[in-house]
This record gives sequence, C-alpha cells and structure tokens, in this order.
Amino acid sequence: MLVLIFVYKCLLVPIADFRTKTLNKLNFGKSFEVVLMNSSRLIIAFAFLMILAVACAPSQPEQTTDKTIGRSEDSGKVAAVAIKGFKFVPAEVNIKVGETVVWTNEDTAPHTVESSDDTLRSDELAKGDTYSYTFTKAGKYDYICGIHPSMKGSVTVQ
Ligand SMILES: [Cu+2]
Repeated sequence: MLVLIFVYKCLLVPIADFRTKTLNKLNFGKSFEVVLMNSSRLIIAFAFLMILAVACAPSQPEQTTDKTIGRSEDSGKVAAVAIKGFKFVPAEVNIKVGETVVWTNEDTAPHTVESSDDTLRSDELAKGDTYSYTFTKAGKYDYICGIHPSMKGSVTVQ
C-alpha cells in the first residue's frame, strides 16, 4: 500500500504539477526548471521501481548445506557436537580420517573437551565458544568435560 502511494506521488503528482505549472507560468526559465525537477523525480521513481523489481524477483534458493555439517576449507567433512544440558550431543560421533569435529558450548556453564590421551584438550569453553579438532589417526577417542567429568562422549575415527 505504501508502495502504491509512493509510486502515485512520484509519478502522478509531478505530471499533474507539471501541467498546471507550465500552463500557469509563462516564464520560460521557470517552466524549464519545473521540467528538470519533474524529470529528476521521474528518474528517481523509475530507479525505485527497478529496485523494487529486483527486490521482488525470486531470490536464489538458499544454500542447502547445513551449517553444522558444512565443509571446511580443505574439503574434509565437519561433524558438529553441541554441548548442551550438560551433555555432548550426539555423545557418539563416527567419522573418517581427515574429518573434523567441532564442539560448540550452548550452555551458560563452562565446559571443556578432554580425552585421556590428551589428543583433545580444549580451553574452558564459555557459551558460544567452539573447539575443533581434525582427526588424522583412526581409533576411538573417549573424552569428558574436565569440569564435569560425568559428561562423556566419544569420537570413532575410521
Ligand atoms: Cu562441563
């Protein structure tokens, strides 16, 4: 509705103004100014319509790649583990050699990711912080939260 009003004001009002002003004003210089003013308004209206057309054009389909299962720059797959409700979700992850796991703490409480063999050893993760590790050797990596040792998870690398 606002758009229609805008278009009306930009297109129709200047044209009406132009007619009355050119009829009323015999001074050529002033009429010429009016013409200039109206044409610039028409250009603005046209530009606005073009922008509107672009904005209304069907947008490209959104990328189907899930952010949590995207691809890192070296094209190795990334598995996401959320830390929420004092749990690793999912607690068990199966990946292949060369793939990366990214842990994201979604709790307000701080957590860590620590495996007994020290392969995994994150800093204290505040809410929103992430820790990632790219696994280069096959095996099963059990890990816990160093602050809450009852929180357990594992990564199996094939
Ligand atoms: Cu914890």
